[in-house]
Amino acid sequence: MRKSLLFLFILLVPDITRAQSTTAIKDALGRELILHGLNTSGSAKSDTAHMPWIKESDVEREHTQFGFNTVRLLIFWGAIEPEEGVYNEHYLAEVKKRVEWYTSRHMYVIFDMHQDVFGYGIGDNGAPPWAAAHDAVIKHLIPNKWPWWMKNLEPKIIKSYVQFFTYKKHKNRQQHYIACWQKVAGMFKDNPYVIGYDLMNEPHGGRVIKTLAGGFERRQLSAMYKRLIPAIRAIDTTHYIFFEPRSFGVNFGMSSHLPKVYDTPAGHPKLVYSAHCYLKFVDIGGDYKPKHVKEMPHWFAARDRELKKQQCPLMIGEFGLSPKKKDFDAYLHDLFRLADERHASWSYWSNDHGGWSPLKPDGAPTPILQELLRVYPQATAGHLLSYSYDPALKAFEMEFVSDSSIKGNTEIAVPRSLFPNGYKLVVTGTTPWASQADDRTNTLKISVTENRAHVVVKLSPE
Ligand code: IDC
Repeated sequence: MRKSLLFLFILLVPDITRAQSTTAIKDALGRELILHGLNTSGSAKSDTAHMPWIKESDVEREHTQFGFNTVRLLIFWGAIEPEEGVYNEHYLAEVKKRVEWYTSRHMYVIFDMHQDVFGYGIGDNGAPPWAAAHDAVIKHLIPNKWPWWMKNLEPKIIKSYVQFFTYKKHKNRQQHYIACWQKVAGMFKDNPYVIGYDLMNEPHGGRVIKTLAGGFERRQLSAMYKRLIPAIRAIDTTHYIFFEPRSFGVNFGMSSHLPKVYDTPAGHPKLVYSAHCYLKFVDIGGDYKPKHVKEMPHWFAARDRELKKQQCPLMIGEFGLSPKKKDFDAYLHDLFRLADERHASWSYWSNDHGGWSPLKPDGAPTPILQELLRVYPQATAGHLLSYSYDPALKAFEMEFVSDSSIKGNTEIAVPRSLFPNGYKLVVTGTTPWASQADDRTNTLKISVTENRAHVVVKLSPE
């Protein structure tokens, strides 16, 4: 009854449907996309060539066995412009090669301009040494056994962040960062499967109090985005721009103070709000205890408030934990359920060998992989109303309103290993419809001829 009322409402109020559909990531055909994939890779931070460990066969495996349609690919300002004004063309060519491993398979690439603890030489990775406020830190004051992000309390790191974000006094730093993004956008603007640019991994303002109190996001970060977004748009008007709130506290579930971010030109925003979910107890290595279960909905409630302001789709750009932690699977189930309710895309941290990774050093799966394999609507030819996947029953359900003007099928990822004995498909709400399973890519294509039909798709084990 409730569903039919909703359908009636959508039929009668076309403006509402349009307003909602601006909050989805769409492909060139106009289909609403949900992105699932891995951050690739943490290993690139310390690799001498800044390359992830992967080979092309690993990408093929993700594509044909895991049902992923996306990668959040780490790149580094320090690798692109190791010396001031000098681009490392060899690095960029190697990145391009890897990008094509994905995009030739029609997987989407999100570039993540990664940094942790400001940069190379001084903190951990990201900015080139010449962009820091100091020469290399000789002696770290923060003990190595503390969580890595505590190094953000080093005075020299604080000063480097402060200088980077104090534009008037140190214009040079941001101008180079912006030019570096323009270089990347210039190389990839014509690749339709490069879906977007994640402007800066986990922005941090340096001074902790100012960062936590909101001044950093309200002024410096917002101002930096106001310079960077139009500069990228001068080169590329089609790819999405993924922007992040500050990481400190927000990763745990605190509210962000980032003002509304605008795309240019106004009127056709192609923005995605990308936040990271690392709840406190997990970040410092604890189990998922009953007393923690409220923290996940709390994290999502903070993002809901921010999305009301930002009016764009949500991506959970990073989340992850050790499979050794008690109830790690319940943690992921809770996260995925809340993400699916919001049609949020995600990329798991990270695609590495061991640790939190879905893969062991010999390539065998860890228990994490089993949780990341999910049935989900990769592309919807119409307006997606809802979808859910129950990992215990392996039951998937989606509802959407068809749009016959879209020249493409609805595509659902169905990782084959979830259904060793096959699956049952039930489609209701429209006739005729047709389905076609692509066994190579593990996708199920559904085509509907009727326009504005309220279609329900259900899938469960045979
Ligand atoms: C972590 C890596 C770890 C490395 C550290 C510093 O897993 O091996 O020592 O970075 O380079 C983030 C960051 C992401 C972190 C990840 C997990 O964006 O780079 O990777 N994390 O700690 N923010 C919160 C957590």
